[in-house]
Amino acid sequence: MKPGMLLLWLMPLLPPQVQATQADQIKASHAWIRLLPANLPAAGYVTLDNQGSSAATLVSARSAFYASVMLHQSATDTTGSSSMRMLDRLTVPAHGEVSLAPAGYHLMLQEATHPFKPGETIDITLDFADGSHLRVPFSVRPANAPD
Ligand SMILES: [Cu+2]
Repeated sequence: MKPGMLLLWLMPLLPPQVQATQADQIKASHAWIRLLPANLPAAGYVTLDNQGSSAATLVSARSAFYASVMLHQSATDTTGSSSMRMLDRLTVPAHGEVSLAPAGYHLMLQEATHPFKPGETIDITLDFADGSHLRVPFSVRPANAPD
């Protein structure tokens, strides 16, 4: 075997020259939206799995289908009443997973710009701290969809 061929064979085993972006490291799954009647805001849920060896931080999200997409966290206080607060960022640790799910983190989707209905899929773009983006298809489910 010529030395050049050996190098070619080893190449997939060498670390990549360019550092993967935060978006590259994230695998999104279980992406869905619960659509509420009238003009009530909808909630978007997704599981973010960071397969990289450094943290990935979600800083914002956007969609052509909503004028406003915010990162929220629902919490229940000791009296049992629930509230939501806005988050600036959400960090997915290296080799870790963060779930946006009912009663916890969610994307708050307000002011729909196009009509769509349950059964359809709309894209939401997730923006990460290093400027990278991940476009994720979310399946639209009705208000009474199970969690
Ligand atoms: Cu909210």
